[in-house]
Amino acid sequence: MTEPNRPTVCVHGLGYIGLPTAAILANNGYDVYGYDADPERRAALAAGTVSFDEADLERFIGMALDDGLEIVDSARSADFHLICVPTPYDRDHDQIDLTYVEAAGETIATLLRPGDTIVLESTVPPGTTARRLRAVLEDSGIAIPDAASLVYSPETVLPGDTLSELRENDRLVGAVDGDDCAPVVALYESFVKGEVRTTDATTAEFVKLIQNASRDVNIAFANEIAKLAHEFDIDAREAIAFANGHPRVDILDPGPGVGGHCLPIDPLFLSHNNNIPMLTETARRVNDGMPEYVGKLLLAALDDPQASSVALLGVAYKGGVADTRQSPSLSLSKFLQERCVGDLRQTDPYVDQSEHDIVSLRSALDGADAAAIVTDHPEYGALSPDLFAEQMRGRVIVDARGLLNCNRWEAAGFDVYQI
Ligand code: SAJ
Repeated sequence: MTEPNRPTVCVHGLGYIGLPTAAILANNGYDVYGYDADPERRAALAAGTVSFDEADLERFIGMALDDGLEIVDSARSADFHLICVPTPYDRDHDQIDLTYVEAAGETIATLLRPGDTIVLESTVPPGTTARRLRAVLEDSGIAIPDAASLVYSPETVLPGDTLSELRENDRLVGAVDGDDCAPVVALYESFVKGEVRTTDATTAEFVKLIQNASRDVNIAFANEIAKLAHEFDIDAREAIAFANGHPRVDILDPGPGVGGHCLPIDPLFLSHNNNIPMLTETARRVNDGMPEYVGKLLLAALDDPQASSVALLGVAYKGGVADTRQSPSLSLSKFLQERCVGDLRQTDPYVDQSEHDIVSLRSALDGADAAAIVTDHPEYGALSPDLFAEQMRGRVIVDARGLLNCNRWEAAGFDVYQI
């Protein structure tokens, strides 16, 4: 339901970022047209149903649908066009697929009125906004920046906490050709409590990538420490805690690898099409190798892997969420299947039971020879050895998240291997 004089926004792509952004804008004085290419998603959203799990999102969408958010069957003219479409990466061919961004640009070119603004939010290789998207618009006769403003602004939200991070985090707005991006700054300032800073579009694209690459590299260092500590037979996490007592050292947590839709992919956007030797590429290899490292630790602890039952605790890529995209747990499961582990069961209190053949914790442990904690779900920190001793046949525990008190579990008769 549009109201006269409220500025309008058309959001292209109603996924993990576009949908909450559309809802926040609708709740902050904008009339928002939400468009997604998937008709099923549009129908579900128009009925208030969200297909992914995100804190408080469904209730918030319901409020937005009552006040300013309209799910539309085709994109509409608006003062602002926000592009929040996927940019998939094909690992096998080292190709970044920008066709969704280009398609959105072509659609927007048919709708633009003088003075409208286009904001790209999707994660892209540096130069995409100023060169590729600009070319799409200019090929359609839209002169940038004279006829329309073109801006890049990355989201930095943590999946699972999207709504609060959209509001609380700082925001970077990058213009093309020194354009005045004041209207876009005002758009974000309508809901962002952090600082909204401005730069050029390519710097903004680069910043998004180096933020995620920085985290990936730092996690890889923690994983390398875990492997080294294992060689020296010392506790990696204790060593890291001592090291972090130094005022300028802040090492992250080792684990079974890095999942999600950002850290495993974004660093590759940096190294794409250049020959600079990249620390980030090494970090990717280290983190991608962790599920296999955990798998080998587990196999070495079993007398006869092919006759063994193994329970994997956690399928989500990180604790407290239902998201299984690029999850290290799925890679570990694939590795163990390839090694013909007799019977593999997966459990996860967050992930839908119909996905990935998930069973209850008790069923997963029933008669198992070994159990591996792969996801740092908060519930797993409170696990007690009693249930495991009661249900399991064997006594092997691999704790890839460092959640268990080893002394307690060893006292209960378990062999604990911790990362
Ligand atoms: N992980 C570790 N050790 C750690 C921290 C994380 O192994 O010390 C693992 C997690 O278990 C998970 C993976 O890394 O498998 C990634 O989790 P995460 O919480 O670090 O990040 P994401 O992918 O959920 O979200 C990241 C965030 N980026 C940064 O923190 C720099 C988020 O702010 C971004 O908005 C998001 O990527 C994105 O959309 O790009």
